[in-house]
Amino acid sequence: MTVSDTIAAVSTPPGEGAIALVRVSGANAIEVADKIFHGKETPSQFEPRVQHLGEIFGSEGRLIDQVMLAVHRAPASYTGEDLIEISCHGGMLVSAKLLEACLRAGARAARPGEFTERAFRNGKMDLTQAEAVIDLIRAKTDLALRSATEQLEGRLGEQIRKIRDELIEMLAHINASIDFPEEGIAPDEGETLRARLGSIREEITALLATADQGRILREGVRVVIYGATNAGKSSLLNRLLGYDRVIVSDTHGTTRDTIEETVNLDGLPIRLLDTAGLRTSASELEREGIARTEKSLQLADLRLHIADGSNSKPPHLQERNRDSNEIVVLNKSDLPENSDWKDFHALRISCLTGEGLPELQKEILARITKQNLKPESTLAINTRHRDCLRRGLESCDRAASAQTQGLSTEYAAIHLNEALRAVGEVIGVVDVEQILDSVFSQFCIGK
Ligand SMILES: Nc1nc2c(ncn2[C@@H]2O[C@H](COP(=O)(O)OP(=O)(O)OP(=O)(O)O)[C@@H](O)[C@H]2O)c(=O)[nH]1
Ligand SMILES: [Mg+2]
Repeated sequence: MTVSDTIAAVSTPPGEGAIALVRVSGANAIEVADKIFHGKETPSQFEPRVQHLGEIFGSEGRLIDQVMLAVHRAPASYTGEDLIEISCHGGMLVSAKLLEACLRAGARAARPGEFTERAFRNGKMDLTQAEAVIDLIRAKTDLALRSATEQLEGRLGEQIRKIRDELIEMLAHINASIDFPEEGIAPDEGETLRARLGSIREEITALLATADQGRILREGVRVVIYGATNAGKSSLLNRLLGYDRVIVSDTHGTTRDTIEETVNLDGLPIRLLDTAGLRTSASELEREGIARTEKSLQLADLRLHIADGSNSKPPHLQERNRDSNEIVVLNKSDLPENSDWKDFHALRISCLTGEGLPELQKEILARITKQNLKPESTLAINTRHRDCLRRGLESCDRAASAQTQGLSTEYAAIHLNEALRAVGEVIGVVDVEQILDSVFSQFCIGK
């Protein structure tokens, strides 16, 4: 494949809607439009970015649809190439036939994310901005959306470029001192070099510290509801969701599988997991469910241990100290409390009446904040960025230790070069081929 071949895709989701959008991008995009569009003027004569009404005809000269077509000329388009946007009526068949017409006229079906990939390759955006497009599409809360739009505006890219520039400057200085020792350029050694490297390491460390928050913004905080059978775990999930998502019954062992739903708590996406109740069970099916409960507990950011306050206290259940990532909750506070729970420190709720639920939500938020999981800033890196920056930091550390060991500046230069590559990968400026696929394959076709 060459970048300039012409691609086409339906950019709107499948299904019925008022309109659907088909995009065509590449060197022959306008030619494709000229072949299929019939209107007062041909698309090659269109003024850019102005929509024109016309008709598209299919293979046997049959009318497919009446459409609006706009031409965007390179480089002033999303992809940086000639780009055609055709809005047709939003039916599955209409858009499919329109796409077919584009393919017959010389375009090729686009891979997922290929339009954005071209935008990146043509310098319309850096890699963090391309990734922000996915984050934007997937954002489930206001905070996540704000984070994505800021990344799309290039805030993260800016910080990365600043770190790169500092590394480049240091390297230039060191290389000059290696190449032209006789010119008398003072090698940037000793204290100055250490100080500059120190500040670069601090900047990378600060960005790395946002990784957890980035995960929370993109994926949500994992909150696992667990406890003995019949305690009211599924009832709690339904309550927090606001609708009856899970089957609730007084049969022990109703929930056999882990069930996940996302709720928005104060702008934070919370991934709530309802789990199979814990008990020694004879049924193999239920044991599998309990194994899943245990697995999800290992991945939890926060655990809600639910017990039935109207029942006797299970012997293993302990009051947890306030710092732990577990909240103990006594459910069924509408019923008389069993004397076992006297003086037991725990939140009391009733899923039946809703009593105590606001307090529980408050406590969940407080624990998340305490664990530093609540995003303070909307600048938050993703796992790919974290991987690159970790490697960058390690290389900086090696450069620093080469310095302290009094090795010649060549050693520091080697490590700084590695750091430069690793940091550059975040925005996609060096050796990016291998990472592009993994980034763009997450996109939908037509984006
Ligand atoms: N009185 C009262 N009953 C409740 C309350 N919460 C749940 N229940 C009842 O307790 C029973 C068990 O509720 P579930 O939500 O299915 O319990 P669970 O913990 O998911 O149970 P398993 O899935 O079997 O592990 C049902 O009959 C609910 O109606 C409550 O706050 N008060
Ligand atoms: Mg249940």
